[in-house]
Amino acid sequence: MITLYGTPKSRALRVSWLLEELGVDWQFSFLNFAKGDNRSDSFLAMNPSGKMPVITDGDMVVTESAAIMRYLAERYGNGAFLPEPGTESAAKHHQWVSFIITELEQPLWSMGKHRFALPEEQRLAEMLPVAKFEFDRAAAIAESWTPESGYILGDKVTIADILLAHTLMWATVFEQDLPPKLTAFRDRMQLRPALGSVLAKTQAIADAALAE
Ligand SMILES: N[C@@H](CCC(=O)N[C@@H](CS)C(=O)NCC(=O)O)C(=O)O
Repeated sequence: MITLYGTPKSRALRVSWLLEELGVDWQFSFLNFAKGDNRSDSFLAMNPSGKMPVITDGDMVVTESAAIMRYLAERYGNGAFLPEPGTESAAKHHQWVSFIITELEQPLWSMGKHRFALPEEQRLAEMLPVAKFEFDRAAAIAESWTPESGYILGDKVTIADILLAHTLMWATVFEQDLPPKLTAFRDRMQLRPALGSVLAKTQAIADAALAE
């Protein structure tokens, strides 16, 4: 059985969304950060940074959202969600994944860190316009690569699509303007039934834990 540790709307959502798309058997272990669940000895033994998402699959522990997604697609996708290795499509796919993680997501994370995640004395208000400048620049590049319809690689949805859609949803929560093709892509991806069902499932588990 696969266990995903995280909170419903964090980077764990990329992973839970994929798990739901894959239709595998999995369970959600909600981390209550306010209670220090991510600093417990057992959680730190899985991920010394105390960060989510983390999955366990049997005895195996995997951290880092993009690596987890790739593992799950390789192990349980039966050929779906990833292009054939060694092809031009695979190169393009991996280019997207790297770009999303290192260029598009990082300015959003800078905003998060300097708004609320870092200890107050480490936050710099001056970082916010810099992060916005960097996000807009990365979003313009992503816009130039994004198709008018369908998915990144054509008609086959991949983990890069889920990663991109999740990152764009995050940008929207942070009130960042998106160019038109990225907006339409985000909206198309948000119609996928797996997203609605996984959000309902994980939020119900989180709500029950918080009500205890
Ligand atoms: N590169 C990691 C980043 C993980 C990460 O920063 N997760 C955030 C939540 S979205 C977290 O756990 N933050 C808690 C902390 O920084 O202590 C990944 O993609 O999994």
